[in-house]
Amino acid sequence: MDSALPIPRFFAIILTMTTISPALQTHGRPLASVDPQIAALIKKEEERQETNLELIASENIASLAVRQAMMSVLTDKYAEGYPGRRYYGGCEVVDEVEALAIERVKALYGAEHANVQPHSGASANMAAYMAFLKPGDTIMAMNLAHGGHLTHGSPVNFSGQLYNVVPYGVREDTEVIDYDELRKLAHEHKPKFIVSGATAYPRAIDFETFGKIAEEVGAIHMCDMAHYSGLIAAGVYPSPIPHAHIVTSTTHKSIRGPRGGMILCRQELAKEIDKTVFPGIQGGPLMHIIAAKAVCFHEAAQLEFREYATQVKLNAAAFAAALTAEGFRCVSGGTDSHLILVDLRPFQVTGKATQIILESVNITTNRNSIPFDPEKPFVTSGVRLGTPAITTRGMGMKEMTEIASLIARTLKAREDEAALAQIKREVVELARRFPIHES
Ligand code: DSN
Repeated sequence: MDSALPIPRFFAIILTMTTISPALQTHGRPLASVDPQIAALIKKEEERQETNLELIASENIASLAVRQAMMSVLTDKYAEGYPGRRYYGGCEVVDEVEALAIERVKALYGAEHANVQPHSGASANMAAYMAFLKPGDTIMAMNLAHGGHLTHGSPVNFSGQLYNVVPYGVREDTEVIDYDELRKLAHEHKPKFIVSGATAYPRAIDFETFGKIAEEVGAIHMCDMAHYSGLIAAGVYPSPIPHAHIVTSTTHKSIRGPRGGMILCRQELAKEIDKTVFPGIQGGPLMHIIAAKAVCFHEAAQLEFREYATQVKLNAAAFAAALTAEGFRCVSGGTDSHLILVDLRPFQVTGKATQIILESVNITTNRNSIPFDPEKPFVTSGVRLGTPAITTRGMGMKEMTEIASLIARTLKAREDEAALAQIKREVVELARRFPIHES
């Protein structure tokens, strides 16, 4: 039968002469030969990472083992459903992969149930909400302007559009979560969900008090531990597991795995969570990413990871102290975690301008609102700094003092091009002393 699309004569002759499919012939070729443009851009990004100091608190550097799992043939497999209950054939291997990821993450955190399929932290949060809430239900979550997250009820996010959101925040004097206000609001509004967790809150969160308040008002306590997940796995930050019904997370921040999400929950909530992830909001799981999550959970269970997470915290504390000595004000006076929120007003510069000027000397950060910020969210008075990525490179407390000084010098010299060029040389030299990928 004639093909619907005419095959040019030349190709038809080639096809009859070869026994190997043309698709497979090109399949074996390396990226640089198939797509030199993308290959060159990846190389460029590698070089950017090597020569920049990555201080974005939510970023990290995945191991070679994690990256190898991500680039595996598992990317080819469709596996809707869960281990042992799939809608496609040929799932016997991926069943083992997903079962391993589940067992490892349950053991790592001491959780009763785990779902490792969410594609991201936002999908994990969406599934947790949709499993138990109807549109119009009330949730309480941390104000984005005080360190919350878009999916914690921001009006520009589905969470703020579907649910009635009662935000809680920090006290103006201490910049620490106001637990009295939280309790008062919870009793007044009787939310169905109380969400703990944050993206720009440097202090230890009292998950036990969150759990008690949720119990008092009959709410589900959901913790979004994304930022702190690596520290929690290593036992150097309080664990929400004993105090929360549901714990969501990303897998790529302080836990240092592949980009993705997960949900841990109590056994009695497992069925609703699983069916909301699939078929509720997602289709086929990303099996190559789930394999990489399994590798990450294995790595995070090792002694080396505990040492790493301990160093992340020590580095953050040393960094905060050095920044303070340089004249910056750290929100809440310091940190109990991997992140520091810096109030830039002593330097009379905005977060936006700081992010841009630091980027010009190869220091990567993100502007961030500080509590009660007089500036708009796109401008801000703050910058958020984190130590997970630079600690993975092997930097220690001595380098934290050096980086704090480089940041202060950059802001002081922001009109002086020659001084900025000199600082950039020093930043590159420091970064090169701690190579990411040995070449
Ligand atoms: N975008 C992440 C962060 O930077 O904290 C949160 O998802």
